Order: sequence, then C-alpha cells, then structure tokens
Amino acid sequence: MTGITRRRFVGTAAAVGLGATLLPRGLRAAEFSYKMANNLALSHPMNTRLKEAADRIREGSGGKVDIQIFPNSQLGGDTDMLSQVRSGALEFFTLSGLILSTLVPVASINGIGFAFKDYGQVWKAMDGDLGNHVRQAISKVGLVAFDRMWDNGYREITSSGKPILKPEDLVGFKIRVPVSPLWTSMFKAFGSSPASINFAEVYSSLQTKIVEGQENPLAIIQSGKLYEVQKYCSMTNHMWDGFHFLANAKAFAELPKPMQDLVQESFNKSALDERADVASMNDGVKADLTAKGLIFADPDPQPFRDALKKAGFYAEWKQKYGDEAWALLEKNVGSLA
Ligand code: X2X
Repeated sequence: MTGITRRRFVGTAAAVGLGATLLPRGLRAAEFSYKMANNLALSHPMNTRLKEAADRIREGSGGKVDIQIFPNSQLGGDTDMLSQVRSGALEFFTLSGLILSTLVPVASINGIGFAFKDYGQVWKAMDGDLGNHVRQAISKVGLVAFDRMWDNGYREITSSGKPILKPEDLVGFKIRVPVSPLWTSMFKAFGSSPASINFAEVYSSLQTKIVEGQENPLAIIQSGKLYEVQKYCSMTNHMWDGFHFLANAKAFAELPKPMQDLVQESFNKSALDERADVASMNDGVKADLTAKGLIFADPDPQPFRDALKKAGFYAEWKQKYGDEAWALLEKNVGSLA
C-alpha cells in the first residue's frame, strides 16, 4: 500500500470516528510525518535513493517516522524551499552548497572554479575537514547538515547558438546560473552575462531564449531534459557541486534519539549509494545525450582556469572566505594561487 493510500485511509477512518488505535498494525498514523523536498526530476538517482531511505526509516521505526518526498521543485524553487526548511514548513531539504551560501557564506567553497582534480579529492575533503568546517557553519543557522553530501557532479556548459570551446566564447554569453554570489562572480570573471534563475525555471528560460545557455552535470542535463532546448555541451568540468542534506534543527530534535540516528544513518547510506549511481552512469549518459542530438566538445580547461586567475577570481574569493577556510581548501586540492 502506498503512503498516499494509507494516509487517505487513515483520514477516512478518523472521519467516521474510528480511533487510530482501532486500526490494524501498520495502518497506524505516523507519530512524525515529515516532508523532504528537492529540485530534481523523479528519474534522477537522488530521488530513487531518497525514497529507499524513507522506506527504510518507515520500516525501521515501525511506521512512526513517515517521510514523504516532494521532488521536482513541487514545493517551490530552491530559494523558497530554503525559507521553508528554515521556518519549519519543510523538515528536510537537499540544497547545493553554493545556493546555501546566500545564508552560510562559506558553504559555496567547494564550487571554486577548477579546484578539485577528481572525486578522490572531492570526497576526502567534503567527508572530512573542509566538509566539517562547512557543516559547523550551517549548524549556526538553525539547520543540521548530515555528514554525507549527495553528488550533483562536475558541471558542464550547454548552449544553443554556438559551442563554448575557449574562454573568449563566454564573453557576452547569456548564461543561466543558480542563485548564488559565487556563480555570478565566476561567470562575470569570464565576461559573461549571468542571470540568476532557480532550477524550476531553467527549462522554460532556455526554451524561450531568455538565456542562451546554462551549466549543469550530465545527470541533470539528462533528467531535466535540457537536451531538448540545447544544442551543444562543452565538457568544461569547471566546478564540482554537491547537495547538503539539511534538516530543520527543531524538527530534527523532536525525534527521539534512536530515530534521529536511524534517519541520519539511512540518509547517509543512501547518499553513498547515490554517489555510486552518478559515477557509474556518466559514460552511458553521454552516449544517450549524443543519441538525442547534443553535440559534445572537450575543450582544454587550462585557458578557462587562466582566465579566472587573470580576472582576480581566486584572490577575491580567498579574501571573502578568509584564511582558515581557504587553507582547508588548499590543503585538499593544492595551491590555487
Ligand atoms: O540548479 C541547478 O542547476 C542544480 C540542479 O544543479 C542545483 O541544484 C544547483
């Protein structure tokens, strides 16, 4: 029986005067009915794994903790959902660290251009000292960030009119970026005209040509059907982006400790599963997107990195984050100067 059917059944039973205690075991209303929301399509591995975690939690808590997943920005764009999880209207939410930085500035640090050479560096830093530093900052704004981030991926640039093959192609380029000072700053450093738009409106803004291009990992270009409204994809790998699993601190504290542990462990386990899914799908996704008509290019990343350096991008962000956070980043990825 699905969660929805069960809730309807419970609702009906209550309406006709049956107490919850009269309901058979397993049909009891949950003690904690929580909502989890995200901006990704149902077909993205994140949503498959979130559902698995919610099922494990329901089972492991004997039905007491019932978490309903709302994918695809159903509850609003990222900036709306961030307000909701802060106010408690929403209990759980996955959000890119870069967007979270509108509230917790250091949370965008993993998105510094061309910082992480590979996933080995990414997970060592984000499961370790750099991630802990960010999670600590998140804990000061009424949110709990679980220990394991979920993979979004290395981001690639797509476009409709012309392929992006060298940094000069980005000059004057109208590109959608998520709502985050780091994204805006990075594409301004390239000389582009970035427009801050929540993911919920990306497809339509590309379709109506409000913007010429956007940048996202391949799994999102596929699950968001962006290939339908874009022609070229340049494998720039210009930053690594991941999602923090956020809980409203008050709602999380209301769960008894064993249930807090169950919830945290389940989502952390599913995060690792989702990372493996994204890693194993990338080659297949590229073939699928090519078959769907997207034209790929593999530009040399070095001139892009040099352009950022020349524009003072690294120096500016080092100053913004401060020495402590920057030193943690460089400890993990080497010197960025
Ligand atoms: O908004 C985006 O581009 C996305 C889906 O990658 C993020 O959540 C940052």
